[in-house]
Amino acid sequence: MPNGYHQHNGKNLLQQAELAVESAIDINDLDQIRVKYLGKKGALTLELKNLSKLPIEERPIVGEQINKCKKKLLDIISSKKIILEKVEIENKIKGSEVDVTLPGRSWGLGTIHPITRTLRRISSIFEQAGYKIETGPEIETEYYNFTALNIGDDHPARNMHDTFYIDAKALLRTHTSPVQIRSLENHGAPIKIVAPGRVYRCDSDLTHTPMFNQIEVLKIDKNINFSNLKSFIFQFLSSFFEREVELRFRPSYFPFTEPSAEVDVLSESGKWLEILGCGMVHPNVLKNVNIDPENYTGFALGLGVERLAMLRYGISDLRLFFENNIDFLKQF
Ligand code: 2U9
Repeated sequence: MPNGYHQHNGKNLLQQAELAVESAIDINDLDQIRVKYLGKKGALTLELKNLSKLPIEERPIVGEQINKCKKKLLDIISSKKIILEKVEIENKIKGSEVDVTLPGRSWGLGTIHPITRTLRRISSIFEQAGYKIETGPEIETEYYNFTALNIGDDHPARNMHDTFYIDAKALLRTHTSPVQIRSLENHGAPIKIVAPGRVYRCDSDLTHTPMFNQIEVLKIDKNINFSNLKSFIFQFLSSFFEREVELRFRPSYFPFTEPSAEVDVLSESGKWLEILGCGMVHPNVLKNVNIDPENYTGFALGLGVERLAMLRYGISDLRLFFENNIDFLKQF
């Protein structure tokens, strides 16, 4: 006995316990080790109880040594506990179906359809020029779609081949012009309006779809003449194409305008592209809405939105607008 006292087993027990703590794999394991050495019937606890068997003068010294072992063991158990708790949380996160620490999955934002974009862009140019947007029904009567617009009963446009008839009285509008007729009936002259919307024609090939979007503009006031129309169109197209455009007005015919013209823009590659139709409102149309053509004159223009969208975005196939291919639409 090196110190002259009774040797106790505390140091051995501590070494054993340290090894056990070291290899504990979870909190449960660790707790069992604690009970084994430090519990009511634990090995180190028993050592303390056995003090009474020692000579009285040795008890405080051996007792102190065993208490030091107990304290040391408590320390290593509590630091191991911290480590194991951390591992346990990490395992829970790994094992659970939802890892709440991961960033959420993005749904991705939708984009505005190129036709809608073009429609809004054109409408906003006219709005900035003081024109009010007007809309109306897509199902119309022959009167609003044709008769009021100076399209006679025998006009070829009324033919079943061009117009979708719903029944003897109702049809799908073939242009947005009925919107302007209704506005004139409600508000009279002077008027400055834009009518954007879907129109329908029984026509389907590479460059025509049975439904397409139109924008029509109407201005009626005193002393409106063809020069006003020309400068208005020049300003609109220069704004749309973001350059000073070169234009060509070709004489044309529409029942609702006289004179009428089609307007071409010189493209940057030197080609003349047909962009829109226009003219001075026909006196018969003004009379149909009780406006005196001697007192008021006006201009009107109409354009196809799909056609302008194709030019603006360099799209050569009209069908791309209607297929809803996500890869195509995501580009806008
Ligand atoms: C009223 C009076 C006159 C509307 C007009 C055009 C010329 C025109 C076409 C362009 C391409 C139709 O989409 S398209 O196929 N439209 O050329 N539209 S003047 O004139 C009106 C409208 C309403 C009361």
